Amino acid sequence: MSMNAPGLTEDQRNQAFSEYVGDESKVEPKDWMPEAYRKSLVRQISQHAHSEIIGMYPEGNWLTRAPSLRRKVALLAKVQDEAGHGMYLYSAVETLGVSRDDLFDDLLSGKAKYSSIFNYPTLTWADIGAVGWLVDSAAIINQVPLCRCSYGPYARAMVKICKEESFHQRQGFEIMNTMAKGTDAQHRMAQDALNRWWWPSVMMFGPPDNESKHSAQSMAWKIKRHSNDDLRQRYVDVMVPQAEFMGLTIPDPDIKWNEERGHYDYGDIDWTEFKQVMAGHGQCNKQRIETRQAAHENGRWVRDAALAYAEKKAARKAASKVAAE
Ligand code: FAQ
Repeated sequence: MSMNAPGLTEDQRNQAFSEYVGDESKVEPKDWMPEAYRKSLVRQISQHAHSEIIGMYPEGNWLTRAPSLRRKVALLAKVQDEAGHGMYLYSAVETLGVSRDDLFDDLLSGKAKYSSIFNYPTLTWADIGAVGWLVDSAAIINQVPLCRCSYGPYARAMVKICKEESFHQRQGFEIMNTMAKGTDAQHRMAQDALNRWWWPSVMMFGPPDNESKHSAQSMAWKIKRHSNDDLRQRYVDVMVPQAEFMGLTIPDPDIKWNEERGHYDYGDIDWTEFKQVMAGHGQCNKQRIETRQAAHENGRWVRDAALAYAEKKAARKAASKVAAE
């Protein structure tokens, strides 16, 4: 029984939908879907899109101050990629019947959420290494499973995004590794950046499982594949040996390999800080939104010019069609 078949009751459609996603089939924009499924996708994908857009600012801060042409070129490419990710993701949300203008309004008014991590400042060049290494690694671990999301347009966007995130992670790792193995001063900068970015990166995976209000339903619908804590543990397990390889110390005295669990144990997370940042009281929340608002305003003439050109072109085409008839 297909959820799209005519004449079904709401319960039958819901049942058919659960079986359909249970079979690993992809839901496409024109398929019937529960309203709560559509809303949850709009919520998650739009927050993800906003994160990619706001995520350009911490790194954009260092574009004019990159220490070499090679570093500048790589960083420019990375920041540009993030803009592209935002665009693919806004397109994916549009397939769920929400307009891009409405999404922009929500971001610009401060109503929409975006990832907590981008409300921290990038104080030194080593922070660019830390963002690429720590934040993109977290993004990859969180997002590779999203390539198997039950909603087709999101899953397909994630395939391309994850490929690009892998390049981002490598450029971050390379900066960190170079600095960690450089002069004493460079090593200290790398360690200081790790000290400041570690805990916010661990928090990126979201609240602990017992406080995650969406996880259970999202996993049942195969939007999410793993819980927040499972992904966080995977992250710690991957990152600790990389830090050791670079000769850096994770700023958590409780990090210890647990033979029985086959995982690293780690210390308590300061969830008060996470809640504060989510509530808009992080170090850069205000600055990020104001920068976005200014960018939107400064780009108004470009949007107006593009629209005027498109309208003129359409009018010319219509006129020549009439003339030909
Ligand atoms: N920050 O019930 P859950 C990147 C919210 S992109 C802010 O556990 P869920 C690329 C959550 O939305 C990084 N808010 O929610 C890049 C919900 O609020 P709501 C973004 C957070 O959806 C790299 C509430 O808390 N990645 O890094 C955060 O099941 C470098 C309850 O939470 C994605 O968006 C947070 N960290 O799980 C760019 C990936 N965590 O909606 C530039 C896709 C939770 O009820 C440079 N998203 N919240 O008002 C996901 O995987 C999920 O949505 C989670 C949250 C895991 C983020």
